[in-house]
Amino acid sequence: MKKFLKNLVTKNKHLSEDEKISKRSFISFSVFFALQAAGVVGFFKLKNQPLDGGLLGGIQEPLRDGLETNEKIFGGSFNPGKLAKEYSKEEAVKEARINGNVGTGEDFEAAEWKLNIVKNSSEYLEISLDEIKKLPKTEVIYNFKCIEGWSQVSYWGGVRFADFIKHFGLQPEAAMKYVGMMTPDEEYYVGIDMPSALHPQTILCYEHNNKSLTPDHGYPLRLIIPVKYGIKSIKRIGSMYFDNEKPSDYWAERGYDYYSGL
Ligand SMILES: Nc1nc2c(c(=O)[nH]1)N[C@H]1C(S)=C(S)[C@@H](COP(=O)(O)O)O[C@H]1N2
Ligand SMILES: [Mo]
Repeated sequence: MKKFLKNLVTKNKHLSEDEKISKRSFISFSVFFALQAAGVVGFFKLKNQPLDGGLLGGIQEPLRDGLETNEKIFGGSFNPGKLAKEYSKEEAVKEARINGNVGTGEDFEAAEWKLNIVKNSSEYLEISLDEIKKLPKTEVIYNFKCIEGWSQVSYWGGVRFADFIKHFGLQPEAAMKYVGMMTPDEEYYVGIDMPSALHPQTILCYEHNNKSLTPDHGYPLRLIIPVKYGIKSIKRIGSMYFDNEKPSDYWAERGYDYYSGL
């Protein structure tokens, strides 16, 4: 390429001014079209790349590689000691907006609900809402952010995930890299890296504005995880399991960043 440009410059020496101009224009246009063509070829190359197997078609592998690079940079730099900004009760909205109803349909017997914990393939725990409510309550008032572009200061109460783990003797499970949570019908599911789950502001939440959650906000129990976008705050948790591999995640399968940290 360098040699090619040098030849053009030396060749220009014996040309008239007009000839030089038209030659330069020619070069400019050639470069312009070459770049255009490269763009078009690049686009089709990307378009024809295999998809990564997400449920709704997923995303092209080079784009997924980009997301994974993001994860390496931002996933790794997560500081578990850093707190999300907290607000006063007066600053919180009177009624949080309702967003997303995957896995929170009518076909649900709230009275029969218990949180199912998979300790390992042969051991399970079933925990009632009353047992969870007996644990110390932690309140968090923070700016809840949705990836759709809205945010609102909202007020939630529940048990700190880390307290819950300790109380139910789940420390061996929490030594794994991820926790997965699913709605009872398994329609909505999230995977959370353990440092974020054990973050002091992450709660298994049963109250909004000091009142029991409504079904739309995830009664009986939901996750509130202020260090992440709203997609990770799963409503109506049915079961929980632990893994060193990334648990399935509804929105990661649809192209969003797995960590979705703030
Ligand atoms: N089960 C379930 N949980 C969910 C969703 C969903 O569709 N189903 N949507 C998520 C999204 S995108 C957001 S922004 C928040 C909204 O919580 P809210 O309706 O209590 O405001 O819930 C999250 N948790
Ligand atoms: Mo969201």
